[in-house]
Parts: sequence; structure tokens; C-alpha cells
Amino acid sequence: MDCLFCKIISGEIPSDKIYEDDLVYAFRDIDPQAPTHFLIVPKEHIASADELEERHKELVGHVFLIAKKICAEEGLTRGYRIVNNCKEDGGQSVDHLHFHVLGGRSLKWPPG
Ligand code: IU
Repeated sequence: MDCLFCKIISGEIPSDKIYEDDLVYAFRDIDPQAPTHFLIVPKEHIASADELEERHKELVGHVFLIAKKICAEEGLTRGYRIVNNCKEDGGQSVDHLHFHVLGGRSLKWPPG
């Protein structure tokens, strides 16, 4: 499958990895929008949040717990934001489910 994030997970394309386990792979975003900006990507190729199924419930919970763990390691004691852009109107540009985690500055709301 010609998927950029599958290639990052397999190591075919290099990345700044910060965490990996059986279910997920996390790496620093190549175009950071905050002092800390990394992506948590399920190893299973799921095109978007709109393709999630009942069997993925544990995976999605796992993503949030790993986000919390990495943010603690990154020292984001003042908070952080977890974002999923879903499909075209959601601003998704890579069609492999991923969760942005941003922190290290005061983030604005709402997004554009
Ligand atoms: P989006 O939610 O699909 O728009 O986010 C895709 C992100 O993937 C975006 O923040 C990119 O900067 C990031 N990214 C990356 O980290 N490495 C890459 O090789 C590519 C995109 I292409």
C-alpha cells in the first residue's frame, strides 16, 4: 500500500520517533505548530476516524493514554491538545488515522 505513514511505521521513511509499541507509533511532526508537536499513529492502516469500528475501541483509548504518558515525559504540565482531523472538511491531508498532540504554548480556540 502506498501510504506515507505506513512507510514511516515500517522505517522505510525516516522519522523522529519518540514512542512505539505493538499498537501505535509516535513521531515528531515534520512541520511543528507548537513547541511540542507529535503524531500518534495506529500501526494498523485505518484511513480516518470515519473508518473506526467497534473493534478499535481499545486502540483509541490506548492512543489517549500514550498521549498522556508522552506529554508527562515532555514536561507539558500546563496542558496540551489532542486533535484528529477527519477527511476533507476536517483538514486531513494524510489518509492514515493519526492524532496530533500539541503543547508548550497557550493554544487558541476555535481553530480556523
Ligand atoms: P493532517 O491532520 O492529515 O493534516 O496532518 C498531517 C500531518 O503530518 C501534518 O502536520 C504534517 O506536517 C505531518 N507530516 C509529517 O510529520 N511528516 C511527513 O512526512 C508528512 C506530513 I508528508
